[in-house]
Amino acid sequence: MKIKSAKVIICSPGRNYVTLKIETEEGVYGLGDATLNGREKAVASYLEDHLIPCIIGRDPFDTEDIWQYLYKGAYWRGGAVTMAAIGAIDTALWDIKGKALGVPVYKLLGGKSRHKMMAYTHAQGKNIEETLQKIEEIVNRGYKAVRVQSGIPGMENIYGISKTDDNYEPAGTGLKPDEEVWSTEKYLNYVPKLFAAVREKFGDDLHLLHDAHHRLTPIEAARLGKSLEPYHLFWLEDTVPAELQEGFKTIRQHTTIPLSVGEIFNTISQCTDLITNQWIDYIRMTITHGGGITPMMKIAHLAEIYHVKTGCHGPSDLSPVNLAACLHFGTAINNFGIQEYMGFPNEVSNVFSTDYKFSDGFFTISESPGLGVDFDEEKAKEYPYKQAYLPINRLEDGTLYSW
Ligand code: EZ4
Ligand code: CO
Repeated sequence: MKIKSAKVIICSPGRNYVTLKIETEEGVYGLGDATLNGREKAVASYLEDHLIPCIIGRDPFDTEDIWQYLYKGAYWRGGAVTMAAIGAIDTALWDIKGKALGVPVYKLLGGKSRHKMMAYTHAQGKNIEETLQKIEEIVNRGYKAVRVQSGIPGMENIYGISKTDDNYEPAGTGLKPDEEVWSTEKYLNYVPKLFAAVREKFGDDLHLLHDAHHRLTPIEAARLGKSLEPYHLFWLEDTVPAELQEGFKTIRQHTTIPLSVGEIFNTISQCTDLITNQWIDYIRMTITHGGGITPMMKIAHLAEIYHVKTGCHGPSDLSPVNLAACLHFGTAINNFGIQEYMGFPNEVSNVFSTDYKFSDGFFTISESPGLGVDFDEEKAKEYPYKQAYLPINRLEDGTLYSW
C-alpha cells in the first residue's frame, strides 16, 4: 500500500480538536488525534509543514520504521508538539492497517486480553456537599470508579472545578490564559475531610481517585498520601511535577497510597526511572501525547515487568479518536489498569462517530475494522477553531506556580 495524501483539520465542537486524516492510493484512510490543548496550531503546522511531506509514498504498514524516521529523523527529539504530531500519524497508520486487513486494531496488538475495561469519570463540586451529590449521580449512571475534586474554602478557583456547570473544564477563550490563586496549606488541610465524607456516605466498595495536578513537593505529597490512607484510594494522581523522577522515591518511602503520573509525558525516557524503581503504580501516558500506539506498546511492556499498570489520560480535550486508540491498546495489553473518561461536549457526536460501547462503568471495544471511529469533514466546518488556553496558577503572594 502507499500513502497518497494527508490533511489536518482543526475544529471546535465545544472545544478544539486537531484531527489528522491520512489517505492511501488504495482508497483506505486512517484517522489520528493530534490535539494539544492550548497549542493546537503548533501541532498542525508541525504536521503540515514538516511531517506529512516525509510520509507521502510510504507503505502505511511500516509503522515501526516510519515512527523511528519521524522521531530520530528530527534530530530534536521529543516534546509535546512533536510527539502529538508523530502520535497522530502512528495512530492513523494503525487505523489504516486494521481497515486494510479487515480487523479491529486490538487484534494486531496482541488480541483480546479482556472483554471489558473499567473507566472512571470526574465528580467535582464547589464544596463537599455538592461533590457528594455529583458522586451520587455518577454512581447512579453505573460507574464503579470516580475521581473526586472539590472547591476549597478560601480559594476562588480550583483545578477541576468548572466555572460553568459543564462536566468538562473549558479552557478560557481569549488571547491569554486566565490566572488563578493557589494555597497548598489550605488544600492539604481540606482534602482528607472531603474523602472522609465520601467514604462515610458511599462505603468501601466505590473506587476513589484524586488528582493533585502537579501542585505538591515530594514531602507534601507524602503528607497527603498518609492522610488519605484510611480512605484507601485507587490512586493519587500527579502529586509532584515529574521532571525530577527521583522525587517519587520520597513519596514512596512514606505512604502506601497508590501513585499515578504521566498525562503530560511524551517519551518513555520520562518514566523509565519511575517504572523500573517501582516508584509508581499507574502510568498515565495516553496514545496521542505518548507518540502513538507503537511507543505506547513498548511502555506497557516495560511497565508490565515492574508491576505498573496503565491508566490512560482520557480528557474531553482529546478527541474520540484518541479514546478509541486507548481502548484498542487497553484491550490488547496484559497490564491495563483503568481508563479515564471525562465525556465530551454534546456537539462532538455531530462530528465524530464511534462504535466502542460504554455501559455500567465499563468500556467494550467494537469488532469493526481499524479503530472504529469516523470524522465528518463537512460537519467539522460548522465548528471553527476558537483560540483557548488552560489557566496559569500563582501562589497567594504572586509567585508563578504549576496549574
Ligand atoms: O487538566 O487534560 O486527569 N486529567 C487531567 C485533565 C487535564 C487536561 C489538560 O488539558 O488532569 O483534566
Ligand atoms: Co490529571
